[in-house]
Amino acid sequence: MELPMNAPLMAGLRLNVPPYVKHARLIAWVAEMAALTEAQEVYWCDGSQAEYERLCEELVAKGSFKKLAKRPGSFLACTDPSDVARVEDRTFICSETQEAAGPTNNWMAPAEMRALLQTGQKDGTPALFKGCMKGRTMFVVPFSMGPLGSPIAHIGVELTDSAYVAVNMKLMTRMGRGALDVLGTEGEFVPCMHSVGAPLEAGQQDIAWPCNPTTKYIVHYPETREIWSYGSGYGGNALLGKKCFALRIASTMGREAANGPSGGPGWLAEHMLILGVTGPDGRKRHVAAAFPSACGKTNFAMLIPPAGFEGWKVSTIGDDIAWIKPGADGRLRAINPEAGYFGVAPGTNTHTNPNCMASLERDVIFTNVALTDDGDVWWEGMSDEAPAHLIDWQGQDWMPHDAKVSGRKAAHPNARFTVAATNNPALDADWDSPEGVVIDAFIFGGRRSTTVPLVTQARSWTEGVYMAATMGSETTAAAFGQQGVVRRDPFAMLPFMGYHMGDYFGHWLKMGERLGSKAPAIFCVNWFRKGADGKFVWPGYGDNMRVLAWMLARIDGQVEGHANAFGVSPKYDELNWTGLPFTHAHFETVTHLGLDDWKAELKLHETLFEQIGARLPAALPEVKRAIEQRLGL
Ligand code: SAT
Ligand code: MN
Repeated sequence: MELPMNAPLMAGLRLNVPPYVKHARLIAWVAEMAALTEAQEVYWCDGSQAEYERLCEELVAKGSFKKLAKRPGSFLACTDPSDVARVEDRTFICSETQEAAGPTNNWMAPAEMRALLQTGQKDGTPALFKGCMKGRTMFVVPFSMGPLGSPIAHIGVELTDSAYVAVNMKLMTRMGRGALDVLGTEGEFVPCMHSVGAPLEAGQQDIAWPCNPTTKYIVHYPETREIWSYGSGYGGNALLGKKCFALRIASTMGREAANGPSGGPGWLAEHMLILGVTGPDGRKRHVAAAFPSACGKTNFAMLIPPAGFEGWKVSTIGDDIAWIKPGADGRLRAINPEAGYFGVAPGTNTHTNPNCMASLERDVIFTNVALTDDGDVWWEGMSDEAPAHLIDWQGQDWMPHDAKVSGRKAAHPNARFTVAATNNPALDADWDSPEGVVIDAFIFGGRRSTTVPLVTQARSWTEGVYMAATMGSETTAAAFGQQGVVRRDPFAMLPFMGYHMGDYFGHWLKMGERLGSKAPAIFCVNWFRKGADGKFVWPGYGDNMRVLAWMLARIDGQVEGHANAFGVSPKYDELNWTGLPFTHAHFETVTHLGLDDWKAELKLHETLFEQIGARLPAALPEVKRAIEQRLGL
């Protein structure tokens, strides 16, 4: 094949392909994208520390980063107010048919979307990506989701005009030459095209956070496994290895593998943390837990057991995403496809998550937190008292008085830190293991101030799939839009599904059939129930160890719990209460099943099932009928 290689491409543009890049298809794609976007320059990231430091310094020089005097190797970025969270209403699954994307996804026909993004529209409106990188460098960011060379891992290449994205990808993934080595000359990769959508005309001054305040598209073509993201530089919108690849595209890959000629079981791409938990007897188990965004996955994954749990230890494999596949022994094995954490800063402190605070001492990129006068960061909940003066995330002076008068926050509620997993003192020894860890239990948890009990075990895989499928959660600042509204968030995957939700439930049910007696136990939790005073009743954080230990005791057959309409929940005396004044009355508040609450809840399950329609597996309404019968409805 004729390759443009380092020949002048257009108006002096060179592709600058490093000699170690031998993948013809990759080079041809980079050339095509450079031509489309009219990037001023192409730069191939090698993933080295020197490169990371150089790009960070360049971001400082441009005013995009502030170097933090108090935290070695750390920086603060503050975004445009239009660009602070995932944009779910701008996220599209462009499968060939709308039916394939299902009723829970935004859909547009691929041809229509390609006209809008790539080729230009019939009426002459130019494509959004046409010339969108004028005046900017296009970074070629090769990355591996999963340990390099792992049989569960996959490679992606992101082309981006954001240096912020390039340095975040260095912390969040195995980025650079290592990924290209795995790719070799013909390896498969997921092309991830990203632009902030803010071309610079000749002589135009850049701004600290370029983005497109009015036009954003986060687009997935599941059949061709492509990602196209335009207009945002923030988090899951822009770090395309994360939600776009590791969840939306990977979920379709995992299910296709189950339908393919191999007749294999396929695999699961889930919005789950993975933790290891070792008991005083030295036995270690692994748990994968799904919670919606900003519901405490990072805190749970880094949990420090409280007094009364001497000899127990929790270690982190991952805090956001799990790729899970049956191993040769028929048991499920999970890897964390990521290599870093993009966690919520507000609320994180030395009580709620000491391991996280220790992880954040150095080599961190903070986004949208507040800046202290002595060059440190602060966010709501970091300390009881705020510093006397701060610069808030929008660059304004902020004093504690402002919070009292107007409620103005110093840090954005979805402010984040990006940090390499290797900074975490609780990092599991197997976190980078190519074959992954064996999963003993799944946990599903929403944020519910009412109705859903502290913990319930499913009596069967099918009942567990029902719990996960019907999960509801109050919305958080992690996504643009109204907050605190209960919505159904099946498997905590509502914003991250790459195909029809009904088929996804079916994939889980089939996986359970294949696993048989080797299937992990399934639990449903709710840390967020509130009392009559509107305050959380359950202390959460480290005290979640009490619930985790009960789950392991259930798996070991050491506690019997008591059966209720929904599943099996603990008796008061089955939890270790050492050091926690939590009365029977408190326990009742977080565990009781209110008949009226459940009548209303089951109606919401029904509405979800109606929305999913004909592709809903019949087993799920059967579970619902059984719950209704047990409740005497
Ligand atoms: O912005 S992210 O999508 O990475 C965070 C989240 O919503 O989980
Ligand atoms: Mn997440």
